Amino acid sequence: MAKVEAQPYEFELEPKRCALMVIDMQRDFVDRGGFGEALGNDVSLLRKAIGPTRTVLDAARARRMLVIHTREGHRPDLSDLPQNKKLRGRLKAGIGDPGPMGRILVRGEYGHDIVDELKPAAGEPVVDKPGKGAFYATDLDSLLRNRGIGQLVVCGVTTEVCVNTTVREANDRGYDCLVLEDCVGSYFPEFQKAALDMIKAQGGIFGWVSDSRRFLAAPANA
Ligand code: C5J
Repeated sequence: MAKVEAQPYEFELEPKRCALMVIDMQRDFVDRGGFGEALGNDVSLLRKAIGPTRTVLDAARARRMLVIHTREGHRPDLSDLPQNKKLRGRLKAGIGDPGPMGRILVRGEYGHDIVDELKPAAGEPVVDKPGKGAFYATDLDSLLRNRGIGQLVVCGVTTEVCVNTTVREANDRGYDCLVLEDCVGSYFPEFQKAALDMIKAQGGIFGWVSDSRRFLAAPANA
């Protein structure tokens, strides 16, 4: 067991029971010229997470930790897209419509895929999820349980939406989550702070918060 300095208190990392989750680092959210930027968001706030996440990803691979990637998106026929999600925002170009990088949040489209810097390696599961939470309508829970995973180190975007929803879902299913604050990003600095505060409040009501430096400082072979 390796102790990672974290808030509200140290996280007792068990490398063999721990997986790295990289949530929705997709071009449409993160890259310049994608859907997120077309909506008027400053993607540089999300892009800051790419470098530290890459470092953590490399370390996790070197430590032979399970790495799981997720992507938010829908079937090309949109049969898994609830009407409320389709209509929300009253967007001129929303999910399923032509966007700057192909059909917006549709599986198989260029913008739906993971940014080049964090490309999944051969054999790393990629979980396609129709919702914000990575457990909803996916086989993620089976992928983790069948490998004896009980802890998740979490990176990705956006902190207050898909990261937060996934951490809450994971917590309810009995997983301990360690969120690395420099490896998650929000278009809204105030949401970034609040979303991290919510996770670690009340003795770590949903999990722990640390950063890449502290995670990397923990002994690799504990
Ligand atoms: C994610 C979103 N991935 N903000 N999606 O957080 O809609």
